Amino acid sequence: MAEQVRTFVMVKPDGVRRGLVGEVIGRIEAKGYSLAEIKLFTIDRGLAEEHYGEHAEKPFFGELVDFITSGPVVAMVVQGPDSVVSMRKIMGATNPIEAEPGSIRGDLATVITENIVHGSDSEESAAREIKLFFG
Ligand code: 3AN
Repeated sequence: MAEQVRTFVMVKPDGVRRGLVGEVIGRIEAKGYSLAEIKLFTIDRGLAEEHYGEHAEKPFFGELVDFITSGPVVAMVVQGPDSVVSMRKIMGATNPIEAEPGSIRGDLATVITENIVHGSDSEESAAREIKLFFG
């Protein structure tokens, strides 16, 4: 069996508000990945600041933290072969205008500040984020 790689995926508050949780999970499962963990909860500011630590100096950091704490998210651990790289493709480019049609952001989002999903960008980030969200 191919190596089972774990990645961290989150439906952000805009995706939950718009009722897209099922749509996002459906695409992940249709691809052939499985969910190892899942929970719906509202992120507090401390966790948000730690999760987005790499963006602390960016001008949009305050807005990013306000947004990600603005309502419940669905946090998940997704597992399967090459799931880190593959989930980035399923999500599409960070800016929905550049995201290919067929991807989650390409099909369902219009602006970078509300791009529906987050997915780890490397296996190192995945390990860090899984620990942060699931201990
Ligand atoms: P990704 O979520 O694709 O890994 P990151 O980690 O570069 O993208 O950015 C984290 C989040 O920060 C993005 N999902 C987006 O919501 C927000 N973001 C990134 N760049 C900008 C920007 N130039 N202006 C506003 N928000 C941004």
